[in-house]
Amino acid sequence: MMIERRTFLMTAGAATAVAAGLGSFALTASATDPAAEGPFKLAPLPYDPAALEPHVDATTMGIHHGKHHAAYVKNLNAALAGKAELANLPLETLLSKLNDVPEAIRTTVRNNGGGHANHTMFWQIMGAPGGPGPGGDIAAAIERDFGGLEKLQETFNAAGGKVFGSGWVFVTVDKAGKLALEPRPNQDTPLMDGKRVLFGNDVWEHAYYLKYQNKRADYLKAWWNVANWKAIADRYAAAKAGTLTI
Ligand code: MN3
Repeated sequence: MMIERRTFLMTAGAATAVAAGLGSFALTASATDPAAEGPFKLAPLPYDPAALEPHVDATTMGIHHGKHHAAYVKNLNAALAGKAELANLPLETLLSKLNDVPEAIRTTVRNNGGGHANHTMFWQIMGAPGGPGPGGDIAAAIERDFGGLEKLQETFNAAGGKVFGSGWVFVTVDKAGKLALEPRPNQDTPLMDGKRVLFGNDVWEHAYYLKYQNKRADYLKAWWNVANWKAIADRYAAAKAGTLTI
């Protein structure tokens, strides 16, 4: 701490000396907790936790993002501490190379890296109810690959209902823009197979239990009200351009 403080004070002007004290203190605090300083970060929710009401309640959103997602990020960083060659990989690359991850941390990286990727996608593709439905290219792809939005919702919800225990339902997209329904258990993701996720829904009980209790089917049905079709259309365009990551 003293070395950091001295170094900082030598390079900082007198006006920032007070801030330097705070800065070195914060540095020291995070240095004792590698998980807190990355490399992976929890981004803020892109909207208020109450924005998805009444379909997804604010308490669930607050706990889901601030506790569950935060824990995945923290555990992922902790597992990768001192392993720069893995920690510096883009998350989607890390997840596509789980076989190269040392066995001692492989399951931890799979669960928590998958959890980080899945939730990062999840917050993006939701938004306040009442937004526009699918249009343009994405609407055409849904028509072609699922027979329309209603059919997609029907098969997606059925797949979500069949996930035993915890998991996700995803729609993947390839570079040609073709869509496919791909459920996964736990925090697995199609990224682990080198695929790209267009959108997905979290069917872990923590995603819905406070409001829906055991009625997962009701949650799956209501969830479509908060699907952000603008964000999904942007992801679709990025997938076809080869720039979609997580
Ligand atoms: Mn979750």
